[in-house]
Amino acid sequence: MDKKVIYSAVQPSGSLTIGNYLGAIRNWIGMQDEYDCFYAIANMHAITVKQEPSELRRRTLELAALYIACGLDPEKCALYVQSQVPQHAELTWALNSIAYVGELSRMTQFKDKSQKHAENINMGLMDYPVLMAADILLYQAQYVPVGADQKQHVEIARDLAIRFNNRYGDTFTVPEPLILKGGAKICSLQEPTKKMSKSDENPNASVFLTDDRDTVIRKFRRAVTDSGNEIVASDEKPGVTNLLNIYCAFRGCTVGEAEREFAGKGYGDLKLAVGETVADALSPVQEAQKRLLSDKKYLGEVLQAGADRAYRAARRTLSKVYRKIGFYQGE
Ligand code: ATP
Ligand code: LTN
Repeated sequence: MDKKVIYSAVQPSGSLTIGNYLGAIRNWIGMQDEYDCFYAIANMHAITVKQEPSELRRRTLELAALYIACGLDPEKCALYVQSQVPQHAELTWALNSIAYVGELSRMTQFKDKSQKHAENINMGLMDYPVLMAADILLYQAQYVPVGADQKQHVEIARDLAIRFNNRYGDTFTVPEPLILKGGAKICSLQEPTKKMSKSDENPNASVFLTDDRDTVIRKFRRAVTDSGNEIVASDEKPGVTNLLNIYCAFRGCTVGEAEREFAGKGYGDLKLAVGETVADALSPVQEAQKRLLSDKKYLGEVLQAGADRAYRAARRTLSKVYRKIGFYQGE
């Protein structure tokens, strides 16, 4: 029997944070053997907010190197750049005609980003979830491993799949979000009730995968904590809870175990331990990424092979979609 399909992507819109790593990429690694995996670099999503072209190009390659450095194996999964597979744009157009303006304008991310980029509320920003649905549905993906903030978008993809199937007959697999506990919502070190984001203006709010050891330790030392001095996870202590979550996600322990480890210790001890744990975990990834970036030819080959594989799968679905819609495809 064919393996089930996994699809996910990250935008090359900035340096990746430990939130992107724990909420998304890290969870992709364990799925490579059991599933047919497609992992994209979502550069078409990235341009919905302003990007400097030369930086976008550079970050695209950096992200490809990072995928491999984190443990994704290009022999096992298709690693590719979204804009190199034209069917993403084509399916988006077809899905646009069954997507309602009302449902898209209610998306949390659209509202947040419209507020943040009030001078640039473009159609792409609103259409973002339809492009994301096209990504997922093109490959007939069953599961979509993402952080908690993307759940709403995967739900739109489900709704569009069901709507299309009802209108035109069975065409798409209806996907499900896969949100693993632990790293699903890593919060800002400066405002621990907000999610850590790669585009936060405050550089101390996010820990980037490219931060060196001293920077990582310094950012955790400056992390906002809560009143009191007990190290326990609770709603009243979002700062401490976030630090414990990060510690556990990297250590592979439970929050209870970490609370016992830090019983009787102070916030300073916790911050130093988290900082050292994260720095230790990042250093081999950084070295591997640097090595990969020094061989652009290899990266280019990996991305071309990934795009070829994605293209073949995407073409199959798109041709079926065009047939169902009634688009002329020649005699
Ligand atoms: P931006 O700030 O540019 O909108 P982002 O940091 O939210 O970007 P994305 O490219 O939108 O990053 O997300 C990539 C993946 O990382 C998604 O699966 C998303 O759910 C996950 N992710 C992003 N931020 C976090 C976080 N703080 N905690 C856990 N997962 C996260
Ligand atoms: N919008 C996603 C990135 C993304 C994605 C996808 C995730 C683009 N296409 C398809 C899962 C499936 C984000 O994380 N911001």
